Amino acid sequence: MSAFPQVSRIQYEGPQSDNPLAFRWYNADEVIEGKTMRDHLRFTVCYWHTFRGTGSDPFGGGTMIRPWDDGSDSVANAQNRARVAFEFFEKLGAPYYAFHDRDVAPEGATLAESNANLDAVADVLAAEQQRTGIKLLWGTANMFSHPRFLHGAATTCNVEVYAYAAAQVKKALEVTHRLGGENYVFWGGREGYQNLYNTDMKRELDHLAAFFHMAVDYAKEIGFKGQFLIEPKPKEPTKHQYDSDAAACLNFLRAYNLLDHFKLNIETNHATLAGHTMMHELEYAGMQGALGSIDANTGDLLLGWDTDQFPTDYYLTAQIMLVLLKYGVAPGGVNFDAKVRRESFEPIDLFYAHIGGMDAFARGLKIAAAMRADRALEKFVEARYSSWNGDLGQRIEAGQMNFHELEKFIMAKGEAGANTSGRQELIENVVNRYLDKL
Ligand code: XLS
Ligand code: NI
Ligand code: NI
Repeated sequence: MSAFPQVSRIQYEGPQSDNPLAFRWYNADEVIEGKTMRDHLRFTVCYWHTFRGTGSDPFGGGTMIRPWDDGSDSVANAQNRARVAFEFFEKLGAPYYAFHDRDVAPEGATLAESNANLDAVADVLAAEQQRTGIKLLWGTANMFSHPRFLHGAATTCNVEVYAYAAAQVKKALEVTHRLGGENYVFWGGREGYQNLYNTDMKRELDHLAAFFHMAVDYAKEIGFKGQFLIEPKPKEPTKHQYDSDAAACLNFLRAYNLLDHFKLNIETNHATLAGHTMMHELEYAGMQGALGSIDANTGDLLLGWDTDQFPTDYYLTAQIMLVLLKYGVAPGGVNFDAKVRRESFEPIDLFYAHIGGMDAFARGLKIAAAMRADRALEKFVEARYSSWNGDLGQRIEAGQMNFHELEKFIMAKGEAGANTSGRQELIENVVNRYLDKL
């Protein structure tokens, strides 16, 4: 029985279409810079918001109407939900999905029971992947919802909770591996602190690093070749998350000798909570070879928390795609870690939300590719740094200069050469021109 009988496979109809159940920009087979849109974007539906989101908030309970879900914690309900999820992925034309262990299968009374539940649902996921060709972008373990993790998981003060977390990740890695997951994500759910008075930060970070090393070792042991990813976020649920932004993550990875094994999964709303633009976080990770994947969503200018809205802003998606085209994103992808609003409680809203997000990214891709074809930004950047191309700049960049020689150089001249304009306003107008063009 179909869960979405009123929806057939979403088709590309082009920018003139006013069919709300069609793509206007996402044309999966269209080739851009030598690759199809499908392969550039690697769209991923997240299981947690889309199939487990209830619409509850701190002020009220769930609002979502999900006729296929009997509301129970049974394995049969979870298996049925998994089949519905694949009907959704298929009709949308999303090539990937992503999950937490506890989104797809219910937690049992013991870890052994939880593991058995997960295996039973993984059987259905494996069969549905086989049937549809839809793949797993990444798996992860939910180590933040259950009360046992109230002090954190890999940074908890309770050593037995740490052991529990290790066993849970071990299992999540096995299941991700079994399902051919291309990545494995660590988002530091409650890995942070509420108060420094009761926190031994050094000890917690040492424990976190040891945990990651054990994960790397276990992946090797079972032959899991997927990319490990850390997902930065500055706060929420804790007041300070250790993985607070790309720079903090990379410093941690470098300090603990983990840089070879991890890249970053950058999320728009987390970037903005950290006081950065998404483009900044992507560029910072990308320039260090650590851009792994993205969680595509957006926050709200007027709300200071992780609202996880669907991205619809072409400026945002064009900026993101400029960086993704520069560094590449595979084996990562564009994962819609986004939820429909509490007021958008009907199943059809899930389609509208994803279609809008996919179209916004497809258009962002086209805008970014057009700018790259003309080297629209590169020309300005090159001109701006051209003073470095002379003998002086080349010798500094080659590490052949010291303070004595630089002092001698500038003393002889008396004053530095004239500056040139940064042309910010002109460049912003140029960017607008590319948004107009398409
Ligand atoms: C929460 C995170 C979470 C991760 C996966 O803010 O975005 O959803 O993506 O654990
Ligand atoms: Ni996320
Ligand atoms: Ni988030």
